[in-house]
Amino acid sequence: MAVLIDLIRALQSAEVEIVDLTADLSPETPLLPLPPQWPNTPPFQLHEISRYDERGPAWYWNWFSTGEHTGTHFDAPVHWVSGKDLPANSVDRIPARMFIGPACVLDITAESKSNPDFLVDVPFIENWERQNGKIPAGSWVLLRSGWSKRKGSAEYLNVDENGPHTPGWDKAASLFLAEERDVLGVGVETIGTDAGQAARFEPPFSNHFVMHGHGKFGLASLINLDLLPSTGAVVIAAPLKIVGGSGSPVRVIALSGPRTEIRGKLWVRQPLVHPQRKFSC
Ligand code: 23J
Ligand code: MN
Repeated sequence: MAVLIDLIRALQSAEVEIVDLTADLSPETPLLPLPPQWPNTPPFQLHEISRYDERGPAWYWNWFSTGEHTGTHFDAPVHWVSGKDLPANSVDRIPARMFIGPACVLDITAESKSNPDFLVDVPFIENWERQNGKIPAGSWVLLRSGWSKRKGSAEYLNVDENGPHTPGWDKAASLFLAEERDVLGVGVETIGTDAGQAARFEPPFSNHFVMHGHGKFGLASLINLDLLPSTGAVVIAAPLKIVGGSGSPVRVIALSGPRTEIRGKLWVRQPLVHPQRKFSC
């Protein structure tokens, strides 16, 4: 197929760049702090089976333990009560084609800096669409908040006596994206796809409730969203095929545009300056 031959050429020439949107997975990976009445997800842990030693002279391998929702991870519709009876709602049954989609990147870095409880509302999305075009059906909508730049769990989770303070979406925005735009799902830099204060929303954790109730997905703890153009990147996020699984740690990668600016009807992109790869012949 011509499009794949073109893609291979573009990948080889670095015209298409690969951006890793995945955070390190380690015992230091921050964990969701749910209100105290509910148990939390366990940390990531590596357990050594052998390391070129008496337990296995020529091989190194580990087993690991962690929660489905630890680190950069995928939320499936079955994760939430609103999605519990939907067809193909667990990670093993979602059709693989739904793991790939165009990315729309909404930038709330400035807003989140002055207000860590900032919520994207419908007018914010409509304003983004006036500048970037309509969010296409089947898109990942990624929320660039700058949160992944925060160092250490305390700064990242931002908990005080009233709970966590991190940005997110109001319920109407989640409904708009799910119903009016038919997105694949939303992705965020924060610990979960809901705002830090969302345990107090109606319904609680409204983004989870709305997205998963509509069969949509979530991506949490993304990094490097600042390296993506507002539109024009393609995101691949394929969770582990855990039978009946509600989610899984995932390696999320983006195919992103060239450094040169291309203006099309929908594919308006900003110049990309990528720190990891210098141009060479
Ligand atoms: C369970 C309860 C509330 C939330 C979450 C999980 C997540 O954020 C998650 O990782 O899906 S807010
Ligand atoms: Mn999750």
